[in-house]
Amino acid sequence: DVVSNVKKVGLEKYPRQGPRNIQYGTAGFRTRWAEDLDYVLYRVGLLAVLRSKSKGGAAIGLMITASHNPEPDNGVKLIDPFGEMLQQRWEKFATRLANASDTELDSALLEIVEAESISWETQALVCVGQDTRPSSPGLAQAAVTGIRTMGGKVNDYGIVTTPMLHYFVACINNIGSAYSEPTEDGYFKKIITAFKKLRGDKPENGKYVPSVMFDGANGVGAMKLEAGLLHLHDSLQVQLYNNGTGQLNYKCGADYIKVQQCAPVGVPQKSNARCVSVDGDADRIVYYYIDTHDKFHLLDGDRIATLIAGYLMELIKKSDLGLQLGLVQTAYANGSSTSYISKTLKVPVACVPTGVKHLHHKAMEYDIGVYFEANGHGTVTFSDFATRCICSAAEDLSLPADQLHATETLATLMDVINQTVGDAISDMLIVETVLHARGWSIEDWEATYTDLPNRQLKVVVKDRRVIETTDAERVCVTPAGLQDQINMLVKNFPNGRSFVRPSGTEDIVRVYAEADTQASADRLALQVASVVH
Ligand code: NG1
Ligand code: ZN
Repeated sequence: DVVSNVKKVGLEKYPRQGPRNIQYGTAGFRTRWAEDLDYVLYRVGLLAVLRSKSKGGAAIGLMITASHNPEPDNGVKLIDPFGEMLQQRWEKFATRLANASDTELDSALLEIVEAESISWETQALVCVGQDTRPSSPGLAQAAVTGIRTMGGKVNDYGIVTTPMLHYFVACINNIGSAYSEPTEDGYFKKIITAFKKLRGDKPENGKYVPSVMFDGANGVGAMKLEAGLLHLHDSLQVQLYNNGTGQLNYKCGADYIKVQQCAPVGVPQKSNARCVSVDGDADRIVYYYIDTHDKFHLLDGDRIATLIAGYLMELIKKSDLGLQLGLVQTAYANGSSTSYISKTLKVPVACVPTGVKHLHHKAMEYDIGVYFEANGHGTVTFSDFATRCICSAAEDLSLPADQLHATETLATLMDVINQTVGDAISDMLIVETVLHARGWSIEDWEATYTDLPNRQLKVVVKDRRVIETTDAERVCVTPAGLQDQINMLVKNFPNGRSFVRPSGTEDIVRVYAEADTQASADRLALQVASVVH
């Protein structure tokens, strides 16, 4: 039967390696040097089949990537039927299955089948995607073997961006906002047709210039965007750099720029030119420019969120549909962005723990939710209610012209957005749309508020799990006394704020600090790091 076959193939082809314990975390399973991941992928393939069966045969996604991490690393995560992250209860199953010994494999599977009352007869479909890492094809093979051994059907998409795979899964499952063909061409046609409609036949406007320089992190982003450019024509000129010839994420890409606060290598320096940088699997995006004095300026996820939220707020008011807008951030959001959102934009803002699933979940509580991590991962969600309101009002020709125009703009904007997850390509088109509508240069956008200088550090500790936090990770509860020490240090710095938390993706503790000057932020970060040891 299926279960003993699973065990036989597993033992022969993908035996469990070593005694290591691996954890399904915020980024799924992820390891340095893609070490011994084959058996994990085989088992994730098995689990994906069970997940699909438990959802009545709905398509499930399986994405092989280590995102912004170095090229030799790799990982995998599962995508649920609506195109969202795997449900939390199943993260535990994933961890249990990955760590079962070879002899326990069949009983671990049966435990899940029983716990979730899964029927074996249900068909299963798993959509597999991979990033551009050298280790990805072998890992995909292991996953596919797992899926097929369990009798599941495979849709192999080969190399895709992470958000494209999320979108395809939602398309196959007929989720409202994802209605095109579940193909790359379908995806580009949908978002770019809407983008061009918003722009009309006038790509220039005021100080807005329809041209960007694009740092692809030598990953999948630039490679895919190349196909998208065929649809963009003259509506937006995109010059591609770091498009795959160099090393993935090495001194380039959104994470490098955000953390190092400097420009990437491989992109020519052009004063005040609007530059975009995405990460290795193209689900994160940040903007930057270098001014005429060679100074680097970063416009991160907080900036993107405030830009989009400000514009949406205006459209919502003009459309007069009474929809409620909310913005979701994490503790890493710059303090200035938070005050700008609540005091100037007057948009309600919520703070949740790190990890897209938390942000996404919270955003869905609003009619329209904007969420972004400071590192550039985010999107906009529309509730079913908001979608219905907007779509029916957009066809109501009896509305006053202004109101109708705002409503139509909202409806078209929804088509540019990949609502399933943060998507660098879609996010870029949204930012470009807002800048175009406002007639803004990148400096105009930056002038909306001034970031507080900040610093992020990594601290290596024996066991990072001794640090436990509360209040959306802004306060440490253990080890006892640590929070008091942090409070004492913060008190000495004007506009000081600092917090520490164990990383969910690396074996380190992260320290964040902000203060009135860069020197103070750096000093505060170092002092807090020293009490974490
Ligand atoms: P960890 O390693 O838990 O801090 C990092 C990012 C998250 C998220 C995940 C998944 C920071 C500070 N943390 O998580 O925002 O993107 O990776 O990729 O940027
Ligand atoms: Zn990523």
